[in-house]
Amino acid sequence: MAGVRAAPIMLIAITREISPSIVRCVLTHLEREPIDVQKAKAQHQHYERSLAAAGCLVHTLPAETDLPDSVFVEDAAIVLDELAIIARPGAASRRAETDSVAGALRPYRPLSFIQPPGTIDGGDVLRLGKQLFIGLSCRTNPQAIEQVHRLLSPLGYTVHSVAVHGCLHLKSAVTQVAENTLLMNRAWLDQRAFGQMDIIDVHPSEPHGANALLLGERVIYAGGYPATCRRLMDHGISLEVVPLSELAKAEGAVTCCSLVFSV
Ligand code: CIR
Repeated sequence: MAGVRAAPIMLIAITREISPSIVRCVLTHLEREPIDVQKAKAQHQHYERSLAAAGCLVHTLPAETDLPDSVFVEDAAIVLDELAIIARPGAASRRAETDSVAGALRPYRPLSFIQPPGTIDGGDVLRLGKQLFIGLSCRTNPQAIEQVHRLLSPLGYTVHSVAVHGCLHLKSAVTQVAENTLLMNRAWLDQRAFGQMDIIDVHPSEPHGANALLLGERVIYAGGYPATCRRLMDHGISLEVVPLSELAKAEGAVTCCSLVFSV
């Protein structure tokens, strides 16, 4: 229609400052190593600047002193265009993280809440268009996946559950790095779940390198995976590499530290 323009899309990224108690974070697959909290905070600020450079308006929640893992806001919710589903994290010590995330999302989306006995971490949810791939993991159970299915199938989404083993979350094993391309560690899941998508394999020496955050044309990627980084660049993928060594010791990666959605 002449004279009518679509409203510009703005990206919001919700993040949270690192709690000093991160040194007592939950660990599942890693041995505990000392975390340098000051260095972790500096790395997290670098990450937030990369989100801003990628066009996000960054909304940083204050630190939750008594919630060690609360910087990993991705696990607290699944944000879609139509609604946000507030998670019920699989680790009981993380359940109190969702209240403040729900409060931050309320102005932007109607909220639905996962109910017991369902448990789900947002790190287990990979959205590709109207397809939601949900990791059946040590954190996410079939009851929660069924609740997500019931909420989303009337909205035209298809929900697939994907067994993951050997890693924390689905998105430890696979993330999207371009429109039709996934970055994957096939040792941790069955890649056939993803049909005809192109796959870039992590370098075998870098099993933890499959987590990347795609924002428009740009991919935010953690330092520490140089061989996989080269593979991504060889595929023409434009990377913004951020240092994340301290949060990696808490089993965190780039997707975990933000909830990104458009308004
Ligand atoms: C945890 O075990 O829950 C945290 N230490 C790490 C969570 C990382 N989150 C994510 O990958 N989405």
